[in-house]
Amino acid sequence: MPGLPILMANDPGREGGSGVKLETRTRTQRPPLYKVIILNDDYTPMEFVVHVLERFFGMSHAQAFDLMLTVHKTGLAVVGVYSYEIAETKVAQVMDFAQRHQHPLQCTMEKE
Ligand code: TYC
Repeated sequence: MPGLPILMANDPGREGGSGVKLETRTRTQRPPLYKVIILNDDYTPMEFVVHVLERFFGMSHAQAFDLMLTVHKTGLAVVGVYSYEIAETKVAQVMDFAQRHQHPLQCTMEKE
């Protein structure tokens, strides 16, 4: 037994149907992420950097010590990846804390 004709709302063969796609696809945009980077220098004490990593980045002493050594040996390291506002806050906290202790430690952020 033949089935009923299938008529779609936007079928060009149907009266009123233009054949032009009417639906638009909604793409959910992921917010951009930012790497927080800590830089080596010749003057900031190693223990101070370890303390900064524990205090502002929630690292254990062992994690903080390892990352500090990586920065010391290679020049820089990514400490974490965050939304713009969180990264900005971390950078400001580190820079302010270093300045208050008169250490030249530098911290910056970069879009991932
Ligand atoms: N290079 C420093 C020193 O020898 C230690 C240091 C490590 C400084 C990491 C900054 O981000 C840094 N005292």
